[in-house]
Amino acid sequence: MPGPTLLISDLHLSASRPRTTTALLALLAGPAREASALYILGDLFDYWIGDEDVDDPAVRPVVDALAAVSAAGTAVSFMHGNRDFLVGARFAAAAGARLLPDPLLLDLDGVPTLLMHGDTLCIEDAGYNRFRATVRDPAWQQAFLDRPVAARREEAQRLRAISEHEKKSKSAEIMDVTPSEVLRMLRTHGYPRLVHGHTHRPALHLHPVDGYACERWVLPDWRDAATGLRAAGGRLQRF
Ligand code: LP5
Ligand code: MN
Repeated sequence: MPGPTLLISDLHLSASRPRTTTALLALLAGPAREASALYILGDLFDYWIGDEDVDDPAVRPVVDALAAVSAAGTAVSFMHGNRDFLVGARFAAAAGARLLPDPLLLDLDGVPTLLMHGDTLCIEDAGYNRFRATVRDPAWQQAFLDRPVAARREEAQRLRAISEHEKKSKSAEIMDVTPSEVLRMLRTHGYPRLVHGHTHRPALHLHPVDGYACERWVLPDWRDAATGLRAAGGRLQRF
């Protein structure tokens, strides 16, 4: 019997919150070993300035533990989030992970399941979408990665502060997914199930689409606990 599939996102690992890293290392040394696959759906890291971050002393144990669980037989996959969109090939090789496109339609025990980080579902957040279009441009990314590590880190911290400031004047609705976009994604990419993170509003939503009762599972962040979804036998459950 193949083991379960685990799905997690929004850990926001950072040297300033070592307990979250400890919780991930426990998951990787324990339950993830019995799993056949582990999907990390973005924002594993609080921010990522380029794959030089693999050598950061706070990051190295995470990369090594991912590599160990991958070598032990759990297929590890990583999707970019809005914080760690610069995770690249060097991280993937060091962690034994496969980099996933967003969205990805996955056959999860026979149930078509669309996996996304979730930021692209927030189409009414105009400020964010302008920012995203810039930083996802390959030419912009290359120019950014050509800058010295210290300058990149400073820029990332500056941007974090701007983002926190901007969010204060945005409504909760604007920062949540746009319902019409959820429906559009389900219609164009996959019934009957969508799993995403990003909003930090864990829930199971039911969306009727063209006569199908589609499920939308929103992953929790790891601020308070190490939580996610466990798929086995065609069913999803929180862990
Ligand atoms: O992250 P979260 O959940 O708190 O908020 C997000 C959106 N914010 C972001 C920005 C990230 O927090 C910071 C980026 C991480 C660093 C990556 C390192 C390398 C890149 C460095 C690039 C210079 O994603 C937030 C959403 C919220 O989710 C809800 O969905 O609202 O979006 C914003 O707040 C963005 C602002 O609206 C617009 C910011 C404009 C910044 C302009 C400065 C110019 C920067 C130059 C590069 C484009
Ligand atoms: Mn996010």
